[in-house]
Amino acid sequence: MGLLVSSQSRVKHARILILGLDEAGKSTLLYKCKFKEPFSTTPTIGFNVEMIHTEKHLQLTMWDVGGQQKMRSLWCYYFENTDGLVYVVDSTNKQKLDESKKEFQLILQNELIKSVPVVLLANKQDLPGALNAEEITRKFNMKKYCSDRDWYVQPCCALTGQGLAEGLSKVTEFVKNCMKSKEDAILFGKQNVRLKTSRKV
Ligand code: G3D
Ligand code: MG
Repeated sequence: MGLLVSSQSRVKHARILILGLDEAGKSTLLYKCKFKEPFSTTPTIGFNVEMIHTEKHLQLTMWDVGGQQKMRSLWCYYFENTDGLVYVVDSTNKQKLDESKKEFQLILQNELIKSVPVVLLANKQDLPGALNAEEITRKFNMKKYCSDRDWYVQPCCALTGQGLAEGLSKVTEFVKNCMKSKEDAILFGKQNVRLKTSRKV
């Protein structure tokens, strides 16, 4: 479980993974979310990581991992303890959409990502020919492949920041739901242990 609570400040920490093919706009949107300024990016070798507070008591640690083909086999090393997946798509690049969908489905099949909520960001909506959120939802077969988890498709433009606040807000909502379920499960487990112990006495 990746959710940590710092005892002094009561701030909860969640680990968010940002994945998607290279050039989808992952690093641009990470820095736009963090600094609110347009940011000039270079291809990500390895990863970028930034902390973002979406609420006073919630800190998201956002991992933006390089999406070049040779990097994709390493994605799975980042899966453990992930509380939320942000998958970024270049909505204009029709040739690469099939490749992106294939990688997305591979991620969802991984046991470590099981039940992890997904926000799919349909990026580059400022460009002509961009598929809209409904088209991306259909193209990525979201209803079928994400039927076991919370999911949402958010159109956005990482350059202007349009749609990013809504995307982050969805991530926050999903992560909080997960935290609640995990806390409830722990509480339920403890109650069960207490019940079993009291029966033995
Ligand atoms: P990546 O981290 O997913 O590999 P980057 O992608 O963030 O490095 O972005 C790749 C290119 O797409 C960059 O252009 C960046 O400016 C551009 N880009 C990212 N988001 C958007 C968007 O919403 N709209 C438009 N029009 N462009 C976007 P360059 O030219 O620097 O390669
Ligand atoms: Mg990058």
